[in-house]
Amino acid sequence: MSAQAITDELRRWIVAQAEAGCRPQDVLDAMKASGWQEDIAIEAMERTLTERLAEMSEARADPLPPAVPVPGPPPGVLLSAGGRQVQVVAAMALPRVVVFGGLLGTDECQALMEEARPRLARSETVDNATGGSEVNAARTSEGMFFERGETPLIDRIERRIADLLGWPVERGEGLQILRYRPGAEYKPHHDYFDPRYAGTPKILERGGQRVATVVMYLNTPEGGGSTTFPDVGLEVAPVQGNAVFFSYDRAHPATRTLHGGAPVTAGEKWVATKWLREGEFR
Ligand code: PD2
Ligand code: ZN
Repeated sequence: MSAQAITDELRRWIVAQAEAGCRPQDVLDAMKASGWQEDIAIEAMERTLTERLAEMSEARADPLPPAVPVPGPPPGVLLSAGGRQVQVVAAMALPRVVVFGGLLGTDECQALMEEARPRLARSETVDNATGGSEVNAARTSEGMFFERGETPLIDRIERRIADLLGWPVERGEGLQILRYRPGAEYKPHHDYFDPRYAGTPKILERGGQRVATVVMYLNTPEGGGSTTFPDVGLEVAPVQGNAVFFSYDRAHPATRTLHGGAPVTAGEKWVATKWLREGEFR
């Protein structure tokens, strides 16, 4: 990619400057000062702000879907879940994000990686048109799924999450394990299924929408690999045994739950992801 490409990150920065009330000339000057050619900077600004205006008028025409109940931990910073002490390291309201410390033990992390390793394959993402899955360049990790309750360890972790978040085990998808090698990343996305896509109704037949995600860190990468929330500039460090939880009460970007896995710069990153549905996932 050329150094002057109009990336998603640049678009978000331009929109943030405009929404903060910066004058267009000052935004252009800042871009020029960081090495942008003037004509490309002007084009990037025009294109980004035109698209943003179109999005905003679309949003006015398309009211928010109703909010639904979502999982979440009880109040407090020292919690007990499935007999284990779990800390709330950080929490915020919008997006609803909670970082847990010590959700998994080191031995549990090791065992999950060992059980998953022989079954890893290049990760797939949902094909929006059909509701099936496809290999996608935005997700350069390898992964696998465990069946719900597949082993005593998986069962114990699933019960712990259900207890922590007040959400029945039956409303969870099978646990997904991902391994990222150096350079691998997961570009920003929403975990809910976009209601505008043709393939979504078929996906929703199995348990309805996703309403929350728990990403558990199975190791501490040597470099990179944070989980990022670009709408709010939040970055969660991957630390073995910790987890980041976020919920979304409607399948809409207003939840601000756009999130991604930043590129791993050294070593490997391993995570286990639990997605929670509105209803029973069978
Ligand atoms: O590995 C991560 O940090 C990550 C980032 C975004 C995982 C997921 N999404 C996911 O599994 O949905
Ligand atoms: Zn995700």
